Amino acid sequence: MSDKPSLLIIGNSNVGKSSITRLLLPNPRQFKGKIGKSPGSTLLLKPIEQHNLPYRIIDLPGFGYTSHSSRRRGEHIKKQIVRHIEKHSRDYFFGLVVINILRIEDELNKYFIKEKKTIPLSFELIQFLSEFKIPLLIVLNKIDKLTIFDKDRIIQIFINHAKEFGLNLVQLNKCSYKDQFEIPFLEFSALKKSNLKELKQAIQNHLK
Ligand SMILES: Nc1nc2c(ncn2[C@@H]2O[C@H](COP(=O)(O)OP(=O)(O)O)[C@@H](O)[C@H]2O)c(=O)[nH]1
Ligand SMILES: [Mg+2]
Repeated sequence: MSDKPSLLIIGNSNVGKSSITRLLLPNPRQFKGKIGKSPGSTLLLKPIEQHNLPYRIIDLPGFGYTSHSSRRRGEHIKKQIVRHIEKHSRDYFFGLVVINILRIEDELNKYFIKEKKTIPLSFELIQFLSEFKIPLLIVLNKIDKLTIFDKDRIIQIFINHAKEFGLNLVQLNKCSYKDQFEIPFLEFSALKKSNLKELKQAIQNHLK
């Protein structure tokens, strides 16, 4: 174990966590994390450390589960995440909550519109991490797959629904940081490296 501060990268499988990790590493070729691989049933805590990287990266699955993983397994992973954050929240100087922008509408339809009583898992995850005072950035990944029109439309839906759960999501470059209840988000593409500079800058700002 090192004494470097930890960067949390958390999100459901296939949202692009490994791709983003690779973009942050000084030596991406040394990173063996398989891109596109589905996770096992236990929480795999394998901090990624590199000599020239002033922090370590810990990659965790989100609260969501996919159709090929059972609900029970999803609940099991969720419990492990909760236990881990309860124990280690202070090790994290910053957390990236990675969301596949293409999945947002489906998630909101499933959890919010059809069944008003449930909270979308992404919002639950953001709320949970906020309670532990981990500064967060919501990374809306895979924007390269959308037209500008659809991207802006989905982001607006996302912001509006978040508000109903008490989450005040603000675009990173408009975030004041004076208001501790604002949670910044950044539209991103790991494929096209869109906004990579902004992402790296945000991480740097929190390191200090
Ligand atoms: N089009 C597009 N594909 C992406 C992007 N980021 C990741 N992917 C692809 O999405 C799949 C899952 O990515 P990965 O980084 O393994 O996700 P993880 O499971 O969250 O670690 C891979 O096929 C990636 O190439 C992106 O910004 N745009
Ligand atoms: Mg991965």
